[in-house]
Formats: sequence, structure tokens, C-alpha cells
Amino acid sequence: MQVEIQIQDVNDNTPNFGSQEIKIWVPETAEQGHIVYSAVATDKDTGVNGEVSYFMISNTQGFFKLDRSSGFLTVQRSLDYETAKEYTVVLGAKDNGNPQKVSQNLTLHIEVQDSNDNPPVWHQVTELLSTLLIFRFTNFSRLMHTRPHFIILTGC
Ligand SMILES: [Ca+2]
Ligand SMILES: [Ca+2]
Ligand SMILES: [Ca+2]
Repeated sequence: MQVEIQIQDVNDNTPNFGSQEIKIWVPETAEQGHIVYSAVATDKDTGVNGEVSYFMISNTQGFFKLDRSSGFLTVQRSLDYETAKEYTVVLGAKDNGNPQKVSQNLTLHIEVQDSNDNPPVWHQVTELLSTLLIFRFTNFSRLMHTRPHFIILTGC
């Protein structure tokens, strides 16, 4: 007599990101929809017990959007290096089993990379001119005998 024993899967595995903190760089010119990160959590169970979906635990002012099934984290709002250089987004993953198991948090440290998106402006012209005038004025006595020399201390 043969007895067939079928082992049924139980939800004894938790989705696992493999790490708890990750650093990511994204250019400030990244457009809406730009994929910043692709979250992947594995779950060794089968069927619904191993079906993983993703969720956000914290998101800085809605700058990023997470697709709950693919795990893609995309840019949602325009970034600006000159305004904010770093964001922190915390993700979680859960399976579809019963009872449901939830992963440890994954913290993403997103650093915005500077792009040359600002043209030079001349707002310091007035200040520069007044500095030069003061320089000339304070050297007026020397001007009687020598020609002034102007040195550009900083510039590009
Ligand atoms: Ca599981
Ligand atoms: Ca900018
Ligand atoms: Ca910039």
C-alpha cells in the first residue's frame, strides 16, 4: 500500500529585501517617472504566501512614487539640488499569505546630484561696482601718483 503525503506550504517566510539601508543618487534634472530604484524583496514561500507587494512607510513630501506590484520607485515631483540635496524614503514589503508577513524596513537615502541648471546671474554687479568705487575712492590719494591696479580675486 502506497501512501502519498502532500506537504502544504504555510506562510513561514517573510519577504526580505536583503539589506536595510541603501544609498542612491539621482540627477536633479530627472523627470517625472524616472526610475530611481527598483525594490526587490524575495519570499521563499509558494503561491499567495510568496506573492510580494510593496508599500511606502515614509516619503518626503511626495517627491517619489512607489508602484506596489513592481517595486519601482519613480520621481513624482521635480527635484532641485539647490533646494534639497537629500531625501529619505522608507519602504516595506508584505506577502499575500494568511497570516500576512511583513518585511523589515528598507531605508533609501536618495542623494540629489547637482546639474548645471542655473545660468549665471548678475545680482552682485551693484555690490561689485560699489566695492570698486570704494576701492578707487579710498585710494584716491595714491591715484595722484600711481595708476590703480584691480585684481580679480574670484571668478570663473
Ligand atoms: Ca511568505
Ligand atoms: Ca536646480
Ligand atoms: Ca544645479
